[in-house]
Amino acid sequence: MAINPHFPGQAKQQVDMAALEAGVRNGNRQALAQAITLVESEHVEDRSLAAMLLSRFTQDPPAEPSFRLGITGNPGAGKSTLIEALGQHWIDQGEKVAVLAIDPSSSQHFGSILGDKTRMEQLSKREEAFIRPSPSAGALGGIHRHSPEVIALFEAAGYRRIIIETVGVGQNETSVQNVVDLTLLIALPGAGDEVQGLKRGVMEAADLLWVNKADGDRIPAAKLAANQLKQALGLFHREDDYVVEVLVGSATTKDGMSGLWEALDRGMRWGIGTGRTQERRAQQREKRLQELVHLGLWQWSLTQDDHWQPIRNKVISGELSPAEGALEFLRHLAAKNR
Ligand SMILES: Nc1nc2c(ncn2[C@@H]2O[C@H](COP(=O)(O)OP(=O)(O)O)[C@@H](O)[C@H]2O)c(=O)[nH]1
Ligand SMILES: [Mg+2]
Repeated sequence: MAINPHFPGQAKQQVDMAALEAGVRNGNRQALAQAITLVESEHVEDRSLAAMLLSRFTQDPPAEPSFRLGITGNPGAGKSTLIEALGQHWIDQGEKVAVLAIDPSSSQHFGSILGDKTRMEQLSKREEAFIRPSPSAGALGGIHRHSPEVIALFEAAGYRRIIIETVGVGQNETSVQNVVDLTLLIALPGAGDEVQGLKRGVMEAADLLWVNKADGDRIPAAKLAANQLKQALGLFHREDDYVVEVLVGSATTKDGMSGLWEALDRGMRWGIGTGRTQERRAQQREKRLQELVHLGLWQWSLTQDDHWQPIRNKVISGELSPAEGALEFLRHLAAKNR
């Protein structure tokens, strides 16, 4: 019996999978956009097609390794402004850059999505850049629920520098660390307030900190904030010997920015050189497998299994505890699969 709701799926004949695969591999923007829409779709038939497409790329991955960077920080910290500059810097170095930006302002109004894209106005005009804005609807923990699959498509299309901008929602944002090689946290010159305003989990997940908007009369406050952040970081224990740096500068005046690019480069090389990036990606894949199995089982229980509703009703009415209900349902699944 097939537990996975996505197999066997009824392939939609109108999608020419071979053409879509070839289009993505050739870096065709339309094909890439179509493939992203497919992996973001919640339709059962699309999920099976998406899995088929992704497996072709997994079996035959691009030769050159990529670098996946997550950028977190409160709304207004300057994430998009920084990506505008970083993206162009990388392109000038000869790289292709893909950005997955979660639009925080609205899930309904497409105007806001365009709004965020214009913040990366120069970058979006570059041939070597691909910017995918996603509405925050469906975003979990500050990132889109299909981010790992979208990243895989970016890589298949030849983008070797991948930036994920999170929605900036505090504690939940830590989950970006599950899809990237390195997380950059953007803070603001609010001195003590700023350190307190950043949740512990967000700080712990950061591999590099940048105190932004250090321009004009905010420079002393930015330096103070950087020192306080350094002190706060000293309280966390890291399992590896990586040193989390705190840098100060301005995305507007570009002060300090070359130092930031160098630190990113160091972080990238450290990850690859020590094997930490490969290790981290392996852990991320395992975690993603678990997530997708949970999700698949869950959707399947809700729609396919006759045993689910009666157990659910008993738990709601208090006749069974949630733990008993879960155990009973899992036993039923196990018996059914024997
Ligand atoms: N003064 C100053 N303003 C900045 C800087 N970086 C971004 N901003 C401004 O801060 C606002 C929010 O920036 P944005 O990049 O959209 O922040 P995000 O919400 O984190 O993506 C915009 O008006 C930017 O122009 C900076 O370094 N200095
Ligand atoms: Mg933004």
